[in-house]
Amino acid sequence: MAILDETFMQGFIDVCAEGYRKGWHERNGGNLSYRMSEADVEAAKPSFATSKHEWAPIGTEVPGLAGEYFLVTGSGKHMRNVPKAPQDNICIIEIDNAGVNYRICWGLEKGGRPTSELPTHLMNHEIKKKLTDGKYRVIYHAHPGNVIALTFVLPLDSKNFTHELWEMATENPLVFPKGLGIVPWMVPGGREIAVATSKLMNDFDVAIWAHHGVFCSGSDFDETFSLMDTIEKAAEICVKVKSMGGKNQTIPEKGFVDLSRDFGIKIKEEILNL
Ligand code: 2HA
Ligand code: ZN
Repeated sequence: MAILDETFMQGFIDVCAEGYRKGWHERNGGNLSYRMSEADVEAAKPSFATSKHEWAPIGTEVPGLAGEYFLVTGSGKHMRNVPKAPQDNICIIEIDNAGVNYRICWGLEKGGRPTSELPTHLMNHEIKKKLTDGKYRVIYHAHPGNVIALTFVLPLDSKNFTHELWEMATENPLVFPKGLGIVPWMVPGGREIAVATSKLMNDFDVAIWAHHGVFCSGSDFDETFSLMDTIEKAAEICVKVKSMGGKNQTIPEKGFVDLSRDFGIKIKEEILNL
């Protein structure tokens, strides 16, 4: 089968296309990475470039990802163009045995390098791989407008931000039961913001970057995309409610406890005001 027809490739391209359609990826905004399974790597290998690219520094250390392969978006590339020409806008990279360098094995055929947020993606992957016994494979960064708008208005702490968005639709606490981590404004693209974000990934599946965007993690493309989608929908409702003058009523605090019990999903209790 051609590499572009592989299920993992189709799933990756679909997230890029749908995220763009949602309006989350203006210009080169946002990026996506997927930790390939052994079967994915075997299927992709016949398409790998015959002359190996040079090893290049990741910009941080991820020893827990030594020898892994990732499909990632390209730095400066536009999500809008991924479905039209995947081979020019995304790439497969291999991580070296020390977890400090990467090399391109496939893609970016007209030149380029992996996403500018590679340190954050890989540090998040390293934490999640360990915490979930290898189950989580996807890290997704987007610029959804309503979440970004709320980072100018809501207090930038995890408890208040999460509580506000849990209230915005009954099933939200079941979709992000661990809540939302918040990274204060920082310069993107380097190790410092990667360290701050990956620290939060020990506790959360989502990190909000104040005045910038969102990082979501998950087991597969559907889970991770839908997590972003649900959070942005909650933020949209919140913006509407605030624009209409604010809440006149809301879900009772004990309602969250009942919800958690009836659906059998443990939600982070410290978010509640019991
Ligand atoms: O340009 O979104 O955070 C890609 C980004 C950087
Ligand atoms: Zn960004």
